[in-house]
Amino acid sequence: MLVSVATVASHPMRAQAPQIVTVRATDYKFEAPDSIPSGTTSLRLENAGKEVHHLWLVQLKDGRTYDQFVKAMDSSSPNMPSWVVDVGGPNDVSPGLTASAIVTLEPGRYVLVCYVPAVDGRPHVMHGMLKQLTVMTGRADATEPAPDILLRTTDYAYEFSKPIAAGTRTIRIENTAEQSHEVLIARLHPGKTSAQALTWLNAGQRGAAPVTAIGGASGLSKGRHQTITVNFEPGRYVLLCFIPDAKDGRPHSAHGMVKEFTVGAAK
Ligand SMILES: [Cu+2]
Repeated sequence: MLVSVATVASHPMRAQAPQIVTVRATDYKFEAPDSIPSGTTSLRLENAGKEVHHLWLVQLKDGRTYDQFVKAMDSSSPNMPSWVVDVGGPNDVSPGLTASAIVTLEPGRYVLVCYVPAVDGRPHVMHGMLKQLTVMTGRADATEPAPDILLRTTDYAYEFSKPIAAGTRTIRIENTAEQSHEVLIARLHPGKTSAQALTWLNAGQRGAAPVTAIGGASGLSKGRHQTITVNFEPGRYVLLCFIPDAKDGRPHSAHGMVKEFTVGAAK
């Protein structure tokens, strides 16, 4: 303790690291705090289940309540209501793995949602995978880490500021489009294709996984951003967006939001 106090005292201008909030996912439940302070927050999703899960954080607007959100989800193919803001969070992570997302949260009412389809075709939220989260007024002195790379989402594409080399990369993901988008990052297993990854994820993860899901950004509304730090091993990767289109209801993957890229060995 003495050492850390001395370190802080000698760097009075140093920015505070984001608070870490750990969320544990099982099949099909979130274990998380009921309330957290506002400010810059690293949402850390530990997947302790047997299926892929994500953490899609939404903020309830217009005085809406958690009960109203639960009711809105009570349909065989629920869509996000118009009165939520998509705030992001770590996207799909394979069993046994952990992924984090750094977001800046204002006070308010939020819900953690998992929208990954189960084998019965219904999203995990329909199996009870949602949890209320209250964000209280807290500290405002933490900052997001400076990124190495920018990743913009548009209607309907992914744009990197530069190629990704192997190693640990900090990526700022910004949604500049009209519609909400997500960035699911998955490493393709040898010989597997993006089409196989799409089918496997859509059909409730039947059979051997063609990919390892390593996080990314869950739904981000227009103008929202988050920062992620990912360790990229050399290999082939794919970015995917499953959010239904505002015009035709088809997933954005069907509008071209499937981007493959290769990470080369570190030099
Ligand atoms: Cu799930």
